Amino acid sequence: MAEEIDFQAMPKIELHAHLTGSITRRCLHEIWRGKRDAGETDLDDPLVVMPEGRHDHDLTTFFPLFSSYIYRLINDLPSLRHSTRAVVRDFAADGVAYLELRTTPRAVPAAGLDKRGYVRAVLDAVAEAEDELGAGRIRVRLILSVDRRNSLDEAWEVLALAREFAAPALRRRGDGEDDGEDDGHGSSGGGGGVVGIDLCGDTSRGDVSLFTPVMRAAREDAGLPLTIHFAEAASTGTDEELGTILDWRPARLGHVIHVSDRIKRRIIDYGRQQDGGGGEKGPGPLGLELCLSSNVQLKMIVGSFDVHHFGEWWRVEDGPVIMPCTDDVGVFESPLSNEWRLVQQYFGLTRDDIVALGRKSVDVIFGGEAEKARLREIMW
Ligand code: 6MZ
Repeated sequence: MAEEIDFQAMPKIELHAHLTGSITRRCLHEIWRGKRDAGETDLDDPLVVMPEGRHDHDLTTFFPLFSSYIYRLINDLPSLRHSTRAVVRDFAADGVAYLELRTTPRAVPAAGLDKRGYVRAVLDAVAEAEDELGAGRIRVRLILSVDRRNSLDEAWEVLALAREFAAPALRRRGDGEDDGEDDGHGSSGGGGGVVGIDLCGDTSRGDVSLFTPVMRAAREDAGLPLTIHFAEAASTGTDEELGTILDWRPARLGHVIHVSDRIKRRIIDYGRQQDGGGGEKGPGPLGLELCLSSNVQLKMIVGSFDVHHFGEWWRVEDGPVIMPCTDDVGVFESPLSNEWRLVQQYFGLTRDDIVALGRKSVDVIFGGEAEKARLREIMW
C-alpha cells in the first residue's frame, strides 16, 4: 500500500504548463455562454466540443483544437484576461506555489491586440490573480514560446517581446551583470515577468535548426534561459535534432520521450557538464519536464503509465533533475497533484523520495535566486 500523502496540500512547482491548454472546459464554457448570450459567437459549446472526461485526442486532433476552436473563443481582451486569471487561481487551488506559465504571443486583430498587447494583457492578468490570491500564495512567471511552425522573423519577434518584458533580474543578467536580488514579481503592473524562452508546437513539424540564431541570441545576449520540447514525437527524437538543440545550451528539456540509449547518454553527459561536472562550476543542473498524462492520453508512448519514461529517468544516478508537469491541464484534466500521485503509484516513490524530488526542482526554476530561497523555505 502506498503511503497516504496529501498531494494537494504539498507545495508544488509547475514548470511546464501552456496557458491556453490550461484553461478548464468549465471556464471555456462560461466564456462561451457569455458570448452566446450576447450574440457574439456561433461556436459550439466547449462542453460538447471537448466533453468532460473524454480524453481521446491524438497528435492529429490536439494541435488543431487550439487554432480551430479555443483561439476563436478566446478572441478578445476580457476573455483573455478572465481565462488567464482563472488558470492562475486553479493552479493555486491545487497547491502550486510557483508556476512558470508559457504562452505563444498571438495577435488578436479583431480585438485590436497585437502580440505585444497580448503579452502585456497576460502579464497584467497574472499580476491581478496573484494579488487577488494574496501575498506569496503563488508566484507566477512567464515563458514565451516560439512555435515550431513559426518563421524565423516570428521567432525574432518572440525574443524581442521576451527582452522587453523580461523580469528585472534577467534584464541585469542580459547586461552581463550579476544575477542580483530577483524582484521580477508579476505584479509590477505587467512591467516584467518573462523569465525564459520555449520551443513548442506540433512536434512532428519543422526543422528546428532554423531557430538557431534566435536561441543563441536569447541565451547569450539576452540572458534568457531556454526550455525546449524535445522528442515528443518519434519523428523528431533524432541525433541530428538533439545535437542542434544541445548546441543551444538549454537549461531544461520537455517530454524527452523518443530517445535511444545513445541520446539518453548524451543528455546525461550534457546535464553533468551543465552542473559543473567538467571541473568548473556550470550554469546549473539540467531539468527534464515530464508530462505523464499528456503523453499517455496523446498516445505519445506505447502503453500506459507503468511504461512511462519517468520510471527510467528516476533511476538514473546523478542524472538530470526530473519533475512531473501538467502540460495542458485544461485538456488532460489531470492537475499537478494528480501527476504526483501517478508518480507515486506507478514508480513506488516513498514520501521521502517525493519530498526530495519536489525540493530538487527548485534548482531548475528560471525565477531567480530570491524566489529559490522563498521556495526552499516553504517546500516540504
Ligand atoms: C508541444 C504544445 C503542447 O501558447 O496558446 N502546446 N506544444 N507539445 C505539447 N504537448 C501536448 N501542448 C500545447 O498554448 C497552446 C499552445 O501550446 C502548444 C501548442 O503550440 C498550442 O497551440 P498557448 O498559451
